[in-house]
Amino acid sequence: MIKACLFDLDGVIVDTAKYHYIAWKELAAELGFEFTEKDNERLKGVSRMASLDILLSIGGITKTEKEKDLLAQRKNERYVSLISQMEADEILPGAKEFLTACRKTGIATALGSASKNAMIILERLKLNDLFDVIIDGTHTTKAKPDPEVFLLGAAALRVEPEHCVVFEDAEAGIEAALAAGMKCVGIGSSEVLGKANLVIAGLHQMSLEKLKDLQ
Ligand code: B16
Ligand code: MG
Repeated sequence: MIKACLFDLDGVIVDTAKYHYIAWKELAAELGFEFTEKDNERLKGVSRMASLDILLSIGGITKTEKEKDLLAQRKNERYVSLISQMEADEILPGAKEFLTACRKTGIATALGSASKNAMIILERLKLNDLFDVIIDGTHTTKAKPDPEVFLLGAAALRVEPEHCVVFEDAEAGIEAALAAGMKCVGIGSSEVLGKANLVIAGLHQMSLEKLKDLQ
């Protein structure tokens, strides 16, 4: 029996990848190389510092840890200025409706995001109240595909992992959910997310009936 749904943020509830892309692209330009949209795909679900390492490797650039901290800080300041302007119509189709439907039927909800900026986004879009528990990058020590973020969410909800379903758009997130012993719904294409129990294009294609079928 499914008792809880755990949601990734970027790519599931909102599309913030485009803002990460703008900020990373500008940083790469400052460092003297081009960062493409395809490159940005590699950063989805990946933590900030790991993303910077990937970006620097694309540019063939080596930096000290101290320099990397400063670069990540600069990128983040730009990213935060962008997400601070987000509007409610940027909530992905069906997200609010499905979260609301879960809560109406007594299914607990949690956020499980790698982002340290998740609260800024949830507050800006007034989504906080739709989550019983919020676990983000400020609570975790291990990045997806480690299951930590989802196990913390389930523990805070007091629901056993086998009764949880995770909604994820990144392969690392699917692996994290399965490693946690949870069911997983992939948001995106089944070519990339084939390991998930079900793959849909977005939460507008999800329903309580489909949730029951996952048991
Ligand atoms: P921040 P998610 C992830 O969010 C993003 O997909 C990923 O691109 C980003 O690098 C990561 O958060 C860290 O974000 O720099 O804001 O802490 O998909 O786990 O909700
Ligand atoms: Mg994501």
